[in-house]
Amino acid sequence: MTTPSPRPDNAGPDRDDPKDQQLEPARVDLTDTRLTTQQGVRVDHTDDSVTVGERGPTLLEDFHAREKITHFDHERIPERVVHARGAGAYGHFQPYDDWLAEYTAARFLTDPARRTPVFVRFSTVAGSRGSADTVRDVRGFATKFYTDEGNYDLVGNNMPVFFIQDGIKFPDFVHAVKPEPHNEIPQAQSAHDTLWDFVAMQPETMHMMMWLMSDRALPRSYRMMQGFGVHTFRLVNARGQGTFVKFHWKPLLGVHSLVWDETQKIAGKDPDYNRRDLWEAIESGQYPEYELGVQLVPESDEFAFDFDLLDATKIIPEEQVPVRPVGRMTLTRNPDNFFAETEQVAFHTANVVPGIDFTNDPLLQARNFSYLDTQLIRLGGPNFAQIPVNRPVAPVTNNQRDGYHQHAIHQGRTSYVKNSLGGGCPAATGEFPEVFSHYQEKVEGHKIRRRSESFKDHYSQATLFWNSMADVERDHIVAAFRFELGKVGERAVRQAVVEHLNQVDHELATRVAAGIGVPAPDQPARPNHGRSSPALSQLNTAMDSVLSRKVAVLVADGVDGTAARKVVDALRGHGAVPEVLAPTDGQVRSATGEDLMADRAINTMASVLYDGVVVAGGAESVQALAADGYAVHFVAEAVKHAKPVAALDAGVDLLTTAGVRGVDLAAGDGVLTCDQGVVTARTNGVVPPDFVTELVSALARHRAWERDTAAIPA
Ligand code: HDD
Repeated sequence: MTTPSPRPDNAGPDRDDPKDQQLEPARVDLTDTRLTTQQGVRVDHTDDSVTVGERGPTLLEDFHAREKITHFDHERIPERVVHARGAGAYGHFQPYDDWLAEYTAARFLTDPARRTPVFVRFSTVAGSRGSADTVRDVRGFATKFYTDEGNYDLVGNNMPVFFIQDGIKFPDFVHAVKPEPHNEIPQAQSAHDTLWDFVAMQPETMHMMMWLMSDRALPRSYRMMQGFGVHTFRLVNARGQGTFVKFHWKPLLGVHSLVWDETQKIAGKDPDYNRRDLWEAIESGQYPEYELGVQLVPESDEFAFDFDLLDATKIIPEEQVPVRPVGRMTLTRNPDNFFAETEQVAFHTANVVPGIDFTNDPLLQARNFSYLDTQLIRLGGPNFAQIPVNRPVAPVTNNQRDGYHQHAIHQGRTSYVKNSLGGGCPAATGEFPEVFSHYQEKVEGHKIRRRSESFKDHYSQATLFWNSMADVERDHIVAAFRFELGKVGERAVRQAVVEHLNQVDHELATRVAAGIGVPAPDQPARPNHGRSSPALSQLNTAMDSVLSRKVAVLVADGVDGTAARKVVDALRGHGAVPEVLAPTDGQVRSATGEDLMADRAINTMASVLYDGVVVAGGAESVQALAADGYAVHFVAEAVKHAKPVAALDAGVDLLTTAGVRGVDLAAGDGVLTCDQGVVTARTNGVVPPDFVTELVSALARHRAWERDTAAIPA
C-alpha cells in the first residue's frame, strides 16, 4: 500500500553501467554458504569458546574466537572530521546537448550520448555519525562522476556560500561549531557560545549565517534541496581557453523545507528522516533528479563585479549571470553496504578531469590539500582509491606502489619512469585534452600573509539575501537568530552579533534584539542598498509536484471505508504516498462494507513524518479519533506546521476538536471549502473531484504560510 509505482519515464536502476559492472566482483552474497574463518576454514560452532573443561579458562589456541573478536575490535574507522553523518546513492549524469563544448573539453558535460555513472553522498556537517538528520545545519552534496577520463568530484553544499574566505580558518571554524571541547556539548547544534563567539569575531561569516538561519538549513528531503559547487571554478576548452564557472544543482521536485519545531521533533521520532527518505524514494522507483546548471563568466569580466569572484562568501546573483542548464542527474540505486560504500567513499576537490580546473580562491586551494590528507587517516593509507566505491572506471596505470592494503599485483621489474627495461611504460605522453594539463595562468607577486582588500565587504550580500526573502522567510530567520542567540550564555556575544546584524539590516537587528534581551541598535549602521535577487527565495521554487509526498489518512473502526479508499487511490494516482493510520495496527472495520488495512498505528508515527493529513469520514470513526489524544495532537500539530489538512464529512469535526480556528470549514451538506491549505467537504460519502484536486494543489504548494498558527498549542 505504501509503495508507489515507478514513473514510466525513469531510466532504470543502472544495474549494468560500467561502475556497477566493476563493483560486481567485489559483492559478496552469503546465501547458501557455510560459515568459515577469514582463512576460509569451515567451522561448525561459533557460540562457545574453546575452554579447559566446561567451566575452565579459554584457550589461546582458539584461533576462531580470537580472530572473530579481533576483527570486531578493529571494525571502526575515524568518522569524517566534518560531514560525518551522511547517506549515499548511485545513479548517472547525462548532458542535454553539446553547447558547453565551446567552454570545456570535459566530454561528460558535453556529449549527450554519454551517460556517466555517479555516486552522491549527502550529509550534515557538524554532527557525529550517529547524530540526527534534521538539525539546523548546512547539507553536503558531494558527487563523484566516474568519467571515462577519470574521476571528477564536485564536493558541494546545499548553500552557495561558505563561512570563511581562507581555508586556514577552517580548523578554527570547525572547532567553534563542533561540541565544546570540555564537555562535548552540544551535539550537532550551532546554538552555543563558541560558534557565535567565532561569528562575532569573524564577520565574513555573516552572509553564510543568514543562509544557516534560513529555511535552507532544514531541508524536507535531500531530494528537495539545491546543490552548489560554491567556489568559482574554471572551465577550459579544447583550445586551452578558460572561462570562470559556478556549478548549480537544482532538484526537479523544487526546494522545500521543514519548520524548526518540526525538525526538533523529527530528530527524536525518526533521527534517520532524510536518510530514510532517500532510501525509500529510490527503493520505490521515485528516483531523485537534479539538473546541473552553470553560470559562466568570461575571464575578461574577472573584475566586473562589486565582489571578488575568488571570494567563497559571495554568490553571483542569477539575475546578473543566468544559470544555464547542462544536463540531468538521476539517482537510481541504493548502495549494498553502508560501510563499504557510503562510509568509505572518498571525495577530493582536486579530483578533476581535463576541461575543469581551479581558481586561486584561497578556500579551494586549502581544500585541494585537505581532502587527500584526511583520507589517509580516515581510510588508513594511500591505497584508498582501490576501494571499490572509489575506483575510477578509467584504467589506473602508474608506478605508485606498495603501502597498506595494496590490492593490485603489479607485474614486471620497473616501477619508475623513465625506464627502458619496461618498454618506457606507463608512458607519460599525450596532449591536452587527452591528458590533464594545468591551466596556464600567469601569476606574480610577493609572498604575503594578508587578506585581499577585495574580500572585505562582509555585509552587502547578507543584505541582498535578507532583502530577497518573503515575509514568512524573514520571520523564520528572525526566530532562528533568536533561538540560537537565546542559547548563548554570554550576553556580550549576543550583543556583538546584533551589532553585525545591524550592518546587514536595521530591522533585522532590531527584531532579533527584541527576542534575546539585549538593547537594539539606535540606528542603522549603514543604509540598506535595497537590491534583491528573487531566485534566492524558496517561495519562487517549483511547486507543481506531489511526487513522493507522504500523506497520513486517519481512520478508526466505523470509517467510511469506500470514501477513504477513493482518497488513498486518488493520491497515489498523483504520485503521492498515502498511508492509512488507525489507533491500532491491522484490520479496520468500515461502516460502508469495505474494510481497510491500517499501514501503521497512529502512536508509532507522528504528523511531523508526513507532508499532509486527511481525516476520513464516518461518525463512529471520528468519535474514536476524537477520544484518542494521539490522533487529536496529530491533526493539531499538522495544522500548526502549516501543512495541508483535509477532512471528509464527520472528519471535519475533528479539525474543530483539534483547535482549527479562523479557517473556513464545510459547515453543511453539499459544501466543499478550501481555505489556507485546509480542504473540507461534507458530501455524505461522495468524494468530490475538487476535494482531491484542492488537496493535491495544497500539497504541491508544500505549506500554507498564510495560515495563522501562532496560537495553536502543538
Ligand atoms: Fe569540506 C568533507 C563540502 C570547505 C575539509 N566537505 C566535506 C564534504 C562536503 C564538503 C560535502 C563531505 C564529503 C563526503 O560526503 O565524504 N567543504 C565543503 C564545501 C566547502 C568546504 C562546499 C566550502 C566551499 N572543507 C572545506 C575546507 C576544508 C575542508 C575549507 C579544509 C581546509 N571537508 C574537509 C575535510 C573533509 C570534508 C576535512 C572531511 C571528510 C572528508 O573531507 O573526506 O577534508
